[in-house]
Amino acid sequence: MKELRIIGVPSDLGQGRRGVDMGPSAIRYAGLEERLKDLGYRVQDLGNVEVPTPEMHRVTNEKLKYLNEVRKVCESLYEQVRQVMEAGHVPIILGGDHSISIGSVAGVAAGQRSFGVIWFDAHGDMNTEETTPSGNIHGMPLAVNVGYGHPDLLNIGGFTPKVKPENVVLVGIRSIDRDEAALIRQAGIKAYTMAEIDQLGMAAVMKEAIQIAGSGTDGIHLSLDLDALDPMFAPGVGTPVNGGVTYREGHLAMELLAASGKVISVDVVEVNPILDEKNRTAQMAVELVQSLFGKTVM
Ligand code: 4U7
Ligand code: MN
Ligand code: MN
Ligand code: MN
Repeated sequence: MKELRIIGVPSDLGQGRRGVDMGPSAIRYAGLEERLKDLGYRVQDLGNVEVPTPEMHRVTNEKLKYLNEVRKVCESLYEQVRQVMEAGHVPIILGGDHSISIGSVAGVAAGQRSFGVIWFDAHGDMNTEETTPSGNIHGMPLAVNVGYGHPDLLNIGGFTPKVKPENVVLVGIRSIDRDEAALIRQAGIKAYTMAEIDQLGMAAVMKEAIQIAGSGTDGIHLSLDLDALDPMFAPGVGTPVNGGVTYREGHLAMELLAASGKVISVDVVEVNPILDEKNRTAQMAVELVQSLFGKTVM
């Protein structure tokens, strides 16, 4: 059985509201390490990557807020994830806002010839400096990972792209900016909207997603943005969007990924305890990770 390694990244540099930097604490408090040990895994928590405080820095580029600070965090995370992968372990990266996935995916890519990415999200995260309505880098990480964006972000790890767009799948989207949609199409990334999940069912969507990300590759990286879930089940996120994935749909998706045996690494991002109700969203995150690592009824 693979060993698991927890890495916290308490960053809120990639978006506009404070609080998501407390995500790693909230997820740890919800019992992540213990729940994974219950499943029989050896788990080690490697602590947090060092993250600058936004109040100590000024925004200099309104289209790429905190670019330099985000780059530094992602470089540190890249190094940590690369080492965990090299040791043959499975990294579980706790955000923090979704900009950190620039570092985590780079780290996975460093040691992995070919892999796919399933990006579970209400949003596309496919903006660039040219298309962003907010300047927030958490709306850009998927674009960077497939090779579009600022050179400082593309160059983390010294190579780009990190993953081939034909092995990338978006699941759960329902809030896409107009120019962002054009880039998703141009890049050739398969995207399953909520309407498609409604029509086909989550099981069929995940079957196809696992096919796209997993066939002909050596594994799947799951980037789990908690805002993919409906705000009813995950209220503690910075950019909630109604009409999301239900409790059972979320678990079914994780259970099917577990059954595929292809998951090599995972991000759990965008949990904001300040906006949460009694740590429910962090608890939801822990439950989903349990399903992802094989928890079943009996
Ligand atoms: B998340 C947004 F404009 N598209 O770019 C943007 F709607 O990591 C939101 O998925 C991005 O939570 C959300 O700022 C990023 C906006
Ligand atoms: Mn070891
Ligand atoms: Mn996201
Ligand atoms: Mn999102």
